[in-house]
Amino acid sequence: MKINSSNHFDRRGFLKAGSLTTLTALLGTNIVFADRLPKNYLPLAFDHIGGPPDPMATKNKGLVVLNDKPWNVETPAYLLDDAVTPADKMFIRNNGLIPPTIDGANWTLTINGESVKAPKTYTLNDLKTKFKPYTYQLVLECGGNGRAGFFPKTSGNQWTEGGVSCAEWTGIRLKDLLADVGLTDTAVYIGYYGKDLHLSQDPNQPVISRGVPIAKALEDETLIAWAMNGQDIPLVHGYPLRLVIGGWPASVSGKWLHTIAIRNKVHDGAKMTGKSYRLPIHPVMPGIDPPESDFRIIESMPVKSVITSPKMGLELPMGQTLALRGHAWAGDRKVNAVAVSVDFGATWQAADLKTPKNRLAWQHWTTEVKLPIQGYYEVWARATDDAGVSQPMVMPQWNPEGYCNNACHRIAIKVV
Ligand SMILES: Nc1nc2c(c(=O)[nH]1)N[C@H]1C(S)=C(S)[C@@H](COP(=O)(O)O)O[C@H]1N2
Ligand SMILES: [Mo]
Repeated sequence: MKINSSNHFDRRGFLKAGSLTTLTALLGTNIVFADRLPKNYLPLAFDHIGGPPDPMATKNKGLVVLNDKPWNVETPAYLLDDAVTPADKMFIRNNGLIPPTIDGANWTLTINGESVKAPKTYTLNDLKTKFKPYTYQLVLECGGNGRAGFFPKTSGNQWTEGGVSCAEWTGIRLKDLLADVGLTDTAVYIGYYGKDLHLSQDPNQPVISRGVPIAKALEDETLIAWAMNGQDIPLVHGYPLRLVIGGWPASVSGKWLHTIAIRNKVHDGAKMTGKSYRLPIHPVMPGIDPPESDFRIIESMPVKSVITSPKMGLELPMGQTLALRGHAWAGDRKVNAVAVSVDFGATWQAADLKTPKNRLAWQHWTTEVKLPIQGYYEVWARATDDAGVSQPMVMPQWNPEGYCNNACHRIAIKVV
């Protein structure tokens, strides 16, 4: 039985209206002994409507819940140590509720909008069998990652360093799919639509519907993905189908994807307008919030790095060499260098930096440092991209929504 009736139930699955008529209509038959149903008892047939399973049940216990309605969960830097982020250590950023019911077997993707020759709908099986699959490691970083580092404080989830992942995504190139659909020459932007539910549970209220300019959409690495790290995408990360676009704010990587519109103008879906995922065009004084017309949409994310080992707070025995490692990424660009400092940025030492597995994947770096005497130290890491742009040491340009904080990651170490 397949029921899509979230509007009849609250988050824990209790009937909202409590009406027998509703139950009977949803079941498609009458309930014998309905007059003996205990008050508020929900027949088993509706069990799965109680909502999706707790996404934290399968997550590493070290992840930090910033909010559970909607789920916003971050990964402490030391848990980002894997070369490829495993599912249990992947941050969660939901703007609404995980879709209450998902029918993975009958899932479809529709391509429509002003700039398609004709709308077309594909089954998941069409996508898997009619097009060539590709696998890429792609960095997904929330536009608000690092927000906690801004002063004055800006509103929103207070991400520290952990709103970032680099998993291996498998699917087809959006450009191959769009070639099959056929676009007109008016295409400017794409916009995705997902099946998640607004916090109000009003099915007509969109949660988030963002997109990218057509040129970014047509890059080789822009995927319509059904697998993450070689398995079905976990429910909380977009099962069964997701748009995955590396290097830009991860908000453009639409989860639970069912439709992509090819627009003849900048997409105007939920969280594309106003000040969402936008930065002031000109530098602003901290605390000053300019008018909407002075903002631009965030595109490529800025250069950044993270120290994944050791863990913040390490006590290192005197005389030991300290091995350091982490990752670095730079939106659409490549990282050219990573350097570390143990003297608050006065002097820097170059780290050994690997090339990325593919474009838009993060790059691994390692180095070793000597710490001369006992006491408190900080290790700072700083990446520089292939245009020569480096991370700011402490705080980048303040902005009212608290986006794109790419300040150097710093960890404290004690030599004992
Ligand atoms: N349908 C849908 N897609 C979405 C979101 C969402 O709330 N709904 N959140 C976006 C944002 S803001 C981010 S940062 C990433 C988070 O991806 P993750 O939870 O898989 O790590 O998903 C993006 N895609
Ligand atoms: Mo995000």
